[in-house]
Amino acid sequence: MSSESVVSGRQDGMSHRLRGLVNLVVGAVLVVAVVFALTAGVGAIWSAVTSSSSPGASAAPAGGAPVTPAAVALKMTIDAPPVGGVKGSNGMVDEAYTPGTLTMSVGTTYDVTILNYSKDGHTWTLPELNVNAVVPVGSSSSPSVTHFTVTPKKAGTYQWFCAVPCEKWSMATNGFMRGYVVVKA
Ligand SMILES: [Cu+2]
Repeated sequence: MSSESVVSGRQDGMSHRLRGLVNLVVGAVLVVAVVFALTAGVGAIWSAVTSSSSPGASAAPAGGAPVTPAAVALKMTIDAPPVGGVKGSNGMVDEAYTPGTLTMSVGTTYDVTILNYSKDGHTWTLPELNVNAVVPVGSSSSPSVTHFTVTPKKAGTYQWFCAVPCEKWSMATNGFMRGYVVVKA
């Protein structure tokens, strides 16, 4: 065994120890980095959870997506058979929306359907609730179908009316081509 090989052997030994030390340091740094990344990730998830359950989103159930309440369905007919209208105090069967009065609640969304069995076009117009539904001509065997949604914001009693000239008497009489929406708080 030459002195050279002893020296190189000693150097190898030292570099082995050095490499071991470097590996140890690198390993420790990696462990710290992974732990840091995990806590940062958990922190981000936690902050997302806490921000979504802030007072503004109080309707959200714990751990779930916010639930949008389903719209309440309301239906009106115009001149539905077999009568084809509503008998009025004028002694005639007159053109009419049925029912003539709708009751709603503030903050609730209503999905309103109008079935028109009359041979006339109409509207269901209520400016205070931003509604001007145009109702096409229908027939006694095949009604036209009109949809609108409305979400009342303020309690009160509001007058709706038909803005299309149809029957003069009906247009002037509540419960026929005009009526009310009663919005409860
Ligand atoms: Cu009308």
